[in-house]
Amino acid sequence: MRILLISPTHYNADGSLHKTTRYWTSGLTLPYLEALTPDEHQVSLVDELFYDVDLKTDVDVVGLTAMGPQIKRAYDLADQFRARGVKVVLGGTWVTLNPDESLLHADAVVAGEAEDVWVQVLDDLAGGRSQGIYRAPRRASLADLPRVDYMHLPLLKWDAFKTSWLYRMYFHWPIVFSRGCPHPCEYCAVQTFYERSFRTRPVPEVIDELKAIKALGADRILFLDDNPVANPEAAKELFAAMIPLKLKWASQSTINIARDPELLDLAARSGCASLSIGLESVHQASLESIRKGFNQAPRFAEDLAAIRNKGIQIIGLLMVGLDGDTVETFPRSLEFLMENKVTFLKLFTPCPYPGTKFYDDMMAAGRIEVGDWGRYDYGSALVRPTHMSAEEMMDGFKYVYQGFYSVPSILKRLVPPPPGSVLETMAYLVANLKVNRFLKSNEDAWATIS
Ligand code: B12
Ligand code: SF4
Repeated sequence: MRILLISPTHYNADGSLHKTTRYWTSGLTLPYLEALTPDEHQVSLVDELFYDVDLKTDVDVVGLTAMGPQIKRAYDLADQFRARGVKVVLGGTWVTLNPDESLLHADAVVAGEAEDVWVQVLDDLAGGRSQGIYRAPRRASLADLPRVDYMHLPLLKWDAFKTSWLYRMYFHWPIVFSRGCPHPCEYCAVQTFYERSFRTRPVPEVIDELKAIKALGADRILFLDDNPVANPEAAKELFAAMIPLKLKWASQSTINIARDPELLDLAARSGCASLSIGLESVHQASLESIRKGFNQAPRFAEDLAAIRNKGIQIIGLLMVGLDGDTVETFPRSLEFLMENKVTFLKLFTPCPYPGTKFYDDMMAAGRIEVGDWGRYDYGSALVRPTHMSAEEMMDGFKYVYQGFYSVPSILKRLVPPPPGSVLETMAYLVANLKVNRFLKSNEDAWATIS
């Protein structure tokens, strides 16, 4: 069969499609599904963030993944392909947590990981059948995963990579070390999808893959993991084995990395340049309200200093409008971020992803204000806050973003740079100034800064 795998984009507020021509990394979902597909099929990939989807293309099966607000576009594309008689399969985090709704737009839905069901789905569709919802029977082993073809990364600009040192510094090659997370944060689609499980790949296989990426001329890596240090011993084994490769890498991580000196030291020595850390709130009460008490706000300053002292830049992720927050929280948060020299910031209004405990609780309390999935981004008033109005929450969201990315704040946060990271800091200076400009010219698009 001819199979087209699509990662859709999301709709802008005016109904147009969000597009860009350059991006600093690429997801692995499509090339990985391609690698799982038996050779008898012809597979093509399109990421709608860069490229247009040809609705008239001659294919037998369309496979769609979706993240957050992209789900609305995914459903629309699915409906349009099905109207032409093309079979459609939906999969991914959102779809897994909402399989019944997804099946209204698809011939087959993959709930969970694809490894153990994808071949069956394709066989059934080739035979003119479908079982509807295909639930992964178990969590797949992460040993001997099929290798993705890195030349098929949907958002990689290979020509630019070959010719421009700037692009080589900018583009981060994606790789996966682990899947899942054992923590209970109630808003989190990842722990819900993986049911708080956590697995790592065998370290030698990850090292082989990193060597293959390096052989292409790359030295900048992005771990797509949500919490690669959840098993500190496994992470230490990986970081120690990475030291001779002399790569630079970035990842998400919990703040727990700061509390294990050996782990932090190995991360730094293996080339860790920046970590995206879900701080979520400077209020312990707010952290408790979403079951993220392990973060321990009173320790943040000490923890962030430990990370920074190792030459690692901190990308702070912060939620605004949580149940322990008041309007006083906004200036306090901004002051905290500046004092602790956080390099880059992503803000999130609480987003009740359907399927999570947070969604169920907010639904039961009658606090969900928006039912349009296309607005389930990170900067909309989706949930009614407790100690402020929705308008005050959105004003606070803007206040913190504007204050953080103001020129005086940028200088205060980035000077002096963390030890040994002048070049990285210069790159982040440019990134900060770009956000400063973006905030001025794209007032309605702050919700999807990523
Ligand atoms: C890389 C990534 C991105 C990248 C790249 C995206 C791209 N276009 O290439 C960037 C940074 C751009 C990004 C952006 C966003 N992302 Co994102 N992203 C990820 C991340 C870290 C990894 C995805 C990945 O490649 N995984 C590796 C592959 C192999 O695994 P996988 O995708 O899970 O696929 C497996 C199964 O899920 C399944 N599967 C998945 N899709 C499909 C489809 C079919 C047809 C089938 C059969 C099976 C299947 O099979 C695979 C093998 O088992 C995930 C976190 C995570 N742990 O997954 C978040 C994640 C998917 N993103 C998320 C979100 C919300 C977003 C944003 C909407 C955030 C925002 N700013 O608003 C934006 C989207 C903006 C846009 N229009 O693009 C959420 C989705 C939550 C939800 N309930 O939907 C996640 C889970 C992060 C989180 N912590 O909540 N993201
Ligand atoms: S630590 Fe991060 S990935 Fe883990 S459950 Fe909490 S939010 Fe999700």
